[in-house]
Amino acid sequence: MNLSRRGLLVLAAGAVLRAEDRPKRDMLSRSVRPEDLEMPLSGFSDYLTPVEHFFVRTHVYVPNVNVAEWRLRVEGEVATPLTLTLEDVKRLPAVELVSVVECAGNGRGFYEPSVPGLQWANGAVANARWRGARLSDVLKRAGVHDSARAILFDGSDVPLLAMPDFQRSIPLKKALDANTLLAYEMNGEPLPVKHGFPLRVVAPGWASDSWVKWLTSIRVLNQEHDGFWMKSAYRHPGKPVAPGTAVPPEQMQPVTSLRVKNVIAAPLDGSQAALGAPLAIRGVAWSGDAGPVTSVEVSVDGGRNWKSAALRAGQKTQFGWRQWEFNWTPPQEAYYTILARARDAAGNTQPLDQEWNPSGYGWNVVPRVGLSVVKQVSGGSQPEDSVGATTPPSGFANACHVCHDDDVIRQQRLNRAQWDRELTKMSGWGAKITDQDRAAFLDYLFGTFGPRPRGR
Ligand code: HEC
Ligand SMILES: Nc1nc2c(c(=O)[nH]1)N[C@H]1C(S)=C(S)[C@@H](COP(=O)(O)O)O[C@H]1N2
Ligand SMILES: [Mo]
Repeated sequence: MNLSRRGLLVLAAGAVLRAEDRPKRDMLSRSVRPEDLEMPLSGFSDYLTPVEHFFVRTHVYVPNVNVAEWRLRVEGEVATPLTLTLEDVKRLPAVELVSVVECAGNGRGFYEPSVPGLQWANGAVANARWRGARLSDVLKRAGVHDSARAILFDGSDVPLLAMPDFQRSIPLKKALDANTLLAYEMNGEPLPVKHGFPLRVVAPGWASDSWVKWLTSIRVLNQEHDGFWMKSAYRHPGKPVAPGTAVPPEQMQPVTSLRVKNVIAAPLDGSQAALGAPLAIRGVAWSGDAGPVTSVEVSVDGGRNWKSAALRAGQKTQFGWRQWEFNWTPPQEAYYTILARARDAAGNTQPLDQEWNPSGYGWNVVPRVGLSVVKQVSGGSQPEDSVGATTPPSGFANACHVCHDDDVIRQQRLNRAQWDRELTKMSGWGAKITDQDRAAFLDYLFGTFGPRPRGR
């Protein structure tokens, strides 16, 4: 731990009053406030993700935490309710493990037709070394009743207006797993502010909606929690459904384990390479409960032929990602389609096509990059997306900017019914939209941020 590098303010007593994270670098911004930042592709070149490149996902604004006043409460179906200080948590046996943390919605931006939500590409994911106490040790101290079925987590972030509080429960079995931690360190430093300082849940192998940050409350329940973020959000049909179809809520299940997946970090899609020069195709691969990844295969001819990539030695942990590399010298001037697919310890592999679901969770399609091999490499440019030139109707800015900027809105590509549902959701959360304004908002949103033309 390097205090001065992190700019921590330290009390005479040695307690950290307030921490400031090292600033983020080169992130892809998905929302300025609340802050949602995606790791750039270059982040896949690191084994452990430094805080500068660590993706940020916040449903509301980052809370200010004064650790001197901070307490963790453990209550509900327990023999002895507890109130713990950070020092109490640190006195429990410390466990260290490497795990990927990945947002359930990572890759959502690739689904067709488009679904509402932050339009993440590949980088709502990171890999880190976590250190903390076992959740099971805390639960043992409190004495969990036989009636216990689920553990509910709440952090100190405060909902905006009428929004439901971000609270998540996990089943008792996952809570008692020896790898489920209450972490106070990430990559050998105190947990950064944006990543949950002073304490967060680490649920290795599971999507990070269960990794509650700024943890202040653990409640032992006799059933799954029934709040919005369990019953409406973070649910998946458990199978692919026809693209664009609605699924009745009772047929949806909570998002849990991550699925086997990999990302090609180099070369970049649409780039050029010089004929005759050896090329390193590389990336990282991970899985969830069925980890670790046991192999990665690469095709340089659009999936006709596959060959094994080399996995970096010393990275075979159940929950961390593994770096892979495939060395190849392109034989001739041509356009190559490069694919990579990973396999995990349970033999699961990746689909070639999207498995559409209404909220766009769990994207793990075999990644593909196009590469032009040429005699002389020239500077190229990528076409940029430019939709959204129309002027918003009066009252629109007032109604929406209370809580967030336009960026969250502009990245969506939704049909009229989907936009209508978004307006209903935002009204429910406290957005003031009059009946007259509503029709104008809907016309504007659908007209400006409607579905992408097919084939894009
Ligand atoms: C009460 C505060 C609030 C107001 C007012 C508000 N929003 Fe939101 N909205 C949010 C929050 C918070 C999120 C992000 C939720 C998340 O990250 O899960 C969001 C997300 C969104 C999204 C992304 C998709 C989704 O559902 O997460 C869209 C689109 C959106 N808002 C549209 C609007 C529009 C249009 C208005 C104005 C008519 C509006 N919002 C007004 C709080 C608000
Ligand atoms: N208290 C709290 N915990 C939270 C969230 C949140 O909004 N509030 N977002 C969750 C989601 S959806 C994700 S993807 C991860 C993101 O973790 P990170 O910002 O450290 O990358 O935090 C999870 N924990
Ligand atoms: Mo997430």
